[in-house]
Amino acid sequence: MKMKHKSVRLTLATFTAVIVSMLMLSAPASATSYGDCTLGNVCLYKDTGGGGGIKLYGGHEDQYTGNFLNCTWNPAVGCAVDNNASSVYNHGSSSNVMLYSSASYGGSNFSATRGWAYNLSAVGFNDVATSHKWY
Ligand SMILES: [Ca+2]
Repeated sequence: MKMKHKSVRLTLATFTAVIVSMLMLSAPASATSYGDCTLGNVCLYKDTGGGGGIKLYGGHEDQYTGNFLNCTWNPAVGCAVDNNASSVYNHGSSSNVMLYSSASYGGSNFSATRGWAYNLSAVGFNDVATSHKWY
């Protein structure tokens, strides 16, 4: 009777271990957040709400190149920063940031106030940012 009780405990422990490992596997391996944007940077994110991948910029950028860091791959949109940002967090120390839809600060623009985060889809600027300037 005692042996049987012990084997049930082991089974439960094994079951719990399996569930825990399943939860760890299902968690996004490359989740990003607004918290990843260190002070002094403006951060662009591939998805809304600070998700999907991050790119930090401490200075002006006249043409986005390269890929988001910790990017969650999506074959439809890839991981390139240019024309792909869906949220922004201005964690600068003293300035606002103007995002532009074209290279070298051209096209339409959107101002990200210092200390604020925005879903760019909510302000008509989704997947179009190509350059930015602090001001
Ligand atoms: Ca996007």
